[in-house]
Amino acid sequence: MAFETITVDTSDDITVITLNRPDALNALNQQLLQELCQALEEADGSDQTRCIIVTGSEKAFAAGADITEMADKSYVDMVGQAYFQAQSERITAIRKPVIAAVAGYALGGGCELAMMCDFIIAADTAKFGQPEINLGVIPGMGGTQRLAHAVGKAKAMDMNLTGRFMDAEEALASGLVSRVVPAKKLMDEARGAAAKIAAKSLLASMAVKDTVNRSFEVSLAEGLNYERRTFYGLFATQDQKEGMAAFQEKREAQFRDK
Ligand code: CO8
Repeated sequence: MAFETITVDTSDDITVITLNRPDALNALNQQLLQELCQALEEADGSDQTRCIIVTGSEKAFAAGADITEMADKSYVDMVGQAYFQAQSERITAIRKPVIAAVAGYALGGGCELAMMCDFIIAADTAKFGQPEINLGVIPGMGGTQRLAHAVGKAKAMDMNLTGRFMDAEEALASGLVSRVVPAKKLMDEARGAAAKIAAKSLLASMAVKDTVNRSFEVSLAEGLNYERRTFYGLFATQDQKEGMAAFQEKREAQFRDK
């Protein structure tokens, strides 16, 4: 299917999905989220893709859910349509690593989408925020939950209650993003990180994603148990044999996802 609100480019083993509604600062409407889910699932199922990057434009990663689309909805509409629920679940069900490369505004649903990715690389122009309070609502896709996990209660409360934006430097210091780079270098940095990930065993990188995400869902004891069992399980793979043999033989490992 031809996409209208995103572009998708796969080269080497990296798929870059670019949000593309420039007139609305990439506001997330139903169509965009449907297309994004479809593109993510296609990349997840593709033999070629080993890492995915989600990005936006220089001005905006995404300025939030589409307010025009939402404004006239009723409670019954929202509940009845389970607004954005299915799409959020589809995005977080992606098994391959997903990097968010964020320049400009990542607000509301845009910030929440970035936080649904596995980690965020930010341009020095990035601005994160949960300004839903200014609209008389609260976040609905993780802005009170994932943000609190990422930056702690004080900053999550501050951002959600005041609606203020956090710049890239503060986002880095707060643990919301893993790296900040000059805006012109954003995609090089994201592709570099994706290439590093793509060179590993996909079985191991999917296991990392699964187990780190599990840490946000369960107690420490359960998480450690889950991690240990996943670790043991990787000893059933050829990639474990190859990785450890390569270390002993002082050569680069050639992983085959087996
Ligand atoms: N929705 C729809 N259109 C938008 C949005 C948006 N979120 N953001 C910007 N636009 C549009 C503007 O209306 C404008 O369109 P037009 O040119 O036709 O008037 C165009 O994009 C450019 O925007 P501005 O002229 O406002 O650009 P500025 O540079 O002056 O300002 C800002 C940029 C600060 C980003 C400003 O556009 C802004 O404040 N945007 C809204 C940010 C916001 O409130 N985001 C939160 C939205 S609510 C949300 O995300 C809830 C998610 C949870 C859903 C979960 C359901 C379960």
